Amino acid sequence: MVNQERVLIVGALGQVGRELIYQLSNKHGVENVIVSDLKHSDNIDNKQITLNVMDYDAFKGIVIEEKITQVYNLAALLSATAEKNLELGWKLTIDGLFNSLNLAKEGHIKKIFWPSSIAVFGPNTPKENTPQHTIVEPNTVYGIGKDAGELWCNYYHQKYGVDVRSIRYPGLIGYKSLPGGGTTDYAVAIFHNAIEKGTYECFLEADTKLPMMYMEDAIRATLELMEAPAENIKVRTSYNIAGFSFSPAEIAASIKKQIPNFSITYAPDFRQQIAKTWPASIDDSAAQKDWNWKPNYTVNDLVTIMLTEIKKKVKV
Ligand code: AKB
Repeated sequence: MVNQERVLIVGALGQVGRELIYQLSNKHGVENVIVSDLKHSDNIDNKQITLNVMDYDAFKGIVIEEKITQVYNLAALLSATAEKNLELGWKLTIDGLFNSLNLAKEGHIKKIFWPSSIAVFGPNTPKENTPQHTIVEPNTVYGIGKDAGELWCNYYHQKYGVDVRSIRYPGLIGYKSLPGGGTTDYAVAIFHNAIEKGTYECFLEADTKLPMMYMEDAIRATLELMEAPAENIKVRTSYNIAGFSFSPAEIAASIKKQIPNFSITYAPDFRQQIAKTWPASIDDSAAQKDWNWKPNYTVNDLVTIMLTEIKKKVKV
């Protein structure tokens, strides 16, 4: 009999989780993908369980009861929110990760996915084509947590053979779900505002270029990394992956080509201070070499898809 994977997605009702529920259910069957979060969603067919990832006993209970083999631990406060709630931002990232790692160390689960972020980089990191191995020194709560978490992933892999895999997500842009509390959130909001209001006030400066990716590529990267043979995974901190990069002014100009009356204004806030410490573009050659990573979508594809799909939703 083929070994049936049983997947638990923790923090499943966020921007990435909602897309993963769908893709992982297609792959393993709805009955083998358990959704956990602090909230509940009415439009999901999977079994849902309320879980605070920081509660080890509850987490372990679910893993054993549901015979879980893989955990996707997505629970986190994103960069902007974590700046306003330092302690929770840190605890959620680190306690949640430790609980996942310890469940694997004790032999309860076989594999973990834990997302990192371009937020691990900081003001001293080379900005263009940021290498896989470089100066990190993040200066945000979120970035410090992700940096420390990456090192713990590597430690548990080296010392205890834990199969934990990770990607440094850039800003993720999709039309199916909204991000919540990140610095790159503007790149989703701009499309909704362009269609619904014809105008957008951006909280970053016009020329702040950041690495971004269409959601489908990010989800495919996640699944491909998780499926790659363990011996191919040479980076056990977290992999750089790249899609494309743009600034608010550049993406606004692309939107304007399809919505000529669209206008953008700028009112930078504290998120600008975060964004300016992050890379402008990413070198993902390690991911390309180790597990054949390659993005499918260009920025032009992104603009067309986002405008088409959001228009269908709001029926303008
Ligand atoms: C954020 O902006 O906080 C996230 C991220 C880049 O990890 N989207």
